Amino acid sequence: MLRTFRGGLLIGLAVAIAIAAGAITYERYDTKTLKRTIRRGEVLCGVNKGLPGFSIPDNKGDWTGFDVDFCRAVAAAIFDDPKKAKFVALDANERFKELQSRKVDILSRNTTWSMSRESNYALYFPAVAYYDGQGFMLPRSRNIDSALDLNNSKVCVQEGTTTVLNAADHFRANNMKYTEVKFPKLEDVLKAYEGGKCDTFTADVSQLYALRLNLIQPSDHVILPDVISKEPLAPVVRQRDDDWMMLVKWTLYAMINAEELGITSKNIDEALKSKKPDVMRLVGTEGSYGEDLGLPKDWAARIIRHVGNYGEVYERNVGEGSKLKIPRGLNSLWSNGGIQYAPPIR
Ligand SMILES: N[C@@H](CCC(=O)N[C@@H](CS)C(=O)NCC(=O)O)C(=O)O
Repeated sequence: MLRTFRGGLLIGLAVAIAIAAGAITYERYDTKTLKRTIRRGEVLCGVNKGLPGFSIPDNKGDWTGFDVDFCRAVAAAIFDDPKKAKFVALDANERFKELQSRKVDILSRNTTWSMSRESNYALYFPAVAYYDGQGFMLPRSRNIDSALDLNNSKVCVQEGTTTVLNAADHFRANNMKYTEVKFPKLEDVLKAYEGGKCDTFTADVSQLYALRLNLIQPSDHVILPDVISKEPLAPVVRQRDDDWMMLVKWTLYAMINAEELGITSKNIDEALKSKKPDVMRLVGTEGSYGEDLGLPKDWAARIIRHVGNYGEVYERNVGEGSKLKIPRGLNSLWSNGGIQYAPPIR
């Protein structure tokens, strides 16, 4: 015990002398994930293997989507290069284990933040990227326009998701009967729905918009306006790696703050010349916010230049600039009627 203590003192003394002599740079944090990521030269991102608007590869293996862009933003902050994000497709069922076993550095995959997921898997959801909720899709020909008119339905749902329990709660709370038609693989759930084996398909509303695009005749299917749950979709990281968690959290907040300040991928060069204090702190011409994260000063400017602000990412992937055309709704900025609100960079 005493020997360890003395040993520790000696190492501490040697480090202090080395710092004073300028021989090594003082590192404020022990950034294991960040260090490994830098050593490897890329960020490993766990994503959905094919959800239009969120993460989907084309036939050349180039990925696009909201969740994909978030990972690219992390890569841009670290490497000044959004291409340094590598995507690993993960099923709903395997996503948490694969993150825990370090197969990926970050999960950016339509995943709902819930208490048990943080506590049971020792994970952490740094901030909400997309406020979603669970809904129902059904054939237009059924002429149903309320989730309260689904008594005695056969409900298609994917196992291993928050969706299963929400559906059970909804039917029980409203005194309705239903039969679950569930499979671990999404393909099988969709096949069952398309094959008429279910009366309705339930999932997060954003996913219903995305999956409807893949049906043979999308316009034959309606998404009911009712939302039966809160699904705050968020990136996920491992617990006890606070500096990595901070980096992921502030990447998202930098994107939201950029939108609020009107800074976009188009006007970032002008923003770098701005004398407005809020803008200067965000783009790194004032303060040492980047250094405090273990990154260069211009970390946020890199994100905005290469990927864009939150609104740009939303619109091009899932909003008006996309096929999904999901209204901004809850994901509008707080100053615009929504609940997207980032703490300030100061
Ligand atoms: N947000 C919900 C649902 C997310 C989810 O995994 N949804 C399914 C249904 S669309 C999915 O992405 N499946 C694709 C797959 O497992 O590859 C959750 O975190 O549990």
